[in-house]
Amino acid sequence: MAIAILSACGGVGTSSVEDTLRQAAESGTPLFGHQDDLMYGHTWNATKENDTDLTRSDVLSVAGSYPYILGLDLGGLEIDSPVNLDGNDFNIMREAAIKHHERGGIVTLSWHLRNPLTGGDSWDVSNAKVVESILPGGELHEKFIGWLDRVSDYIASFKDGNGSQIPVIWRPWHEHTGGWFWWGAANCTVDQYNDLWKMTYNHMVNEKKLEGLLWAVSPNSLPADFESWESRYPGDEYVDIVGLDCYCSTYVPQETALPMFAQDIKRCLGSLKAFADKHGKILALTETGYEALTYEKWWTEVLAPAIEEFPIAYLLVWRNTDEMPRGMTHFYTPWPGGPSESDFVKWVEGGKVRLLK
Ligand code: BMA
Repeated sequence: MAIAILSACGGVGTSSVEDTLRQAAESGTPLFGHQDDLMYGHTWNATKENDTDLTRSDVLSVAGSYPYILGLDLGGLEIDSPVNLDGNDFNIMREAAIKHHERGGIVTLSWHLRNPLTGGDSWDVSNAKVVESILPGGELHEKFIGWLDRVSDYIASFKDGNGSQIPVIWRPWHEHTGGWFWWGAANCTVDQYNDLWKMTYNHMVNEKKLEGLLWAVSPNSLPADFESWESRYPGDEYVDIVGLDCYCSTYVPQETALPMFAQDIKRCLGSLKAFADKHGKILALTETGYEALTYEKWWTEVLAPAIEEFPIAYLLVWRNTDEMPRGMTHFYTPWPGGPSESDFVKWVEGGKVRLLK
């Protein structure tokens, strides 16, 4: 049966990125991604050192190549902050995006933006009227359109050496099936969420004429009835990639966490695969990882078998920071001498995942 494949993307360079993603999915070799990979890692930080060479990467140091996918986050841009919510200088981030693209990689952007109603952060769910207030007719609509303008202008400034727009995977309003973000399922209605997405799309694409975006929607895994996420989907014409955000828990004992992760992936990614097939979309594991990597063989014994049956185009593990209140525990890839280093190298050398070279 022929299916009509509706694509949301447009313009410069997105078709070659889309081809790369589809080929990676079809060949069973997902592209490996790491959040903030060029921005900081174990004992180094590009912003603090004003380093615009951006040659360092914990993944490179361990496995000999950069990740294929570089994740960056725009949180803070909306309030004109010079640095994002994790301390990355926005000018250096732009450099990182351009350098990564010129090295042949793909950039993906998320947005942990402030709460426009309360002035709090993305996790401020103290008021369930935030989404309503920024939709057309809401008291903060104009203010929020200003935020979208800033984000659009920033992304539009990602230009290669020929002045062409760099394509990016744009993943706004993520983990919207959870209750922890103000745009999450607990804090807005189905219609409000879908209208929020459409408003974002229409403003960035139709008003700002921003080209080169591949739009990624990414529900988080749910303990039951994962399929319920499908009501919070704006429609095929607004989305290119459907991805899952699913982590290996650090809140339960390890002997429970590891099998639970495998089950969550199987259940949620299985369901998302069926959805992606039906809608002609690219499947991805848009966020994953095991914080602090306390299981030495997490890569080959837990992650690799969990994902092997799914045609995901890429997977992205979260950031390596040493600046968390709990100390050096918020990291998701090894560094030379760090936890799970040899297993990570073994996984990469096994050829079932692809770094940049
Ligand atoms: C979260 C944590 C936070 C961070 C946010 C945005 O999951 O890593 O510390 O501020 O992502 O990168």
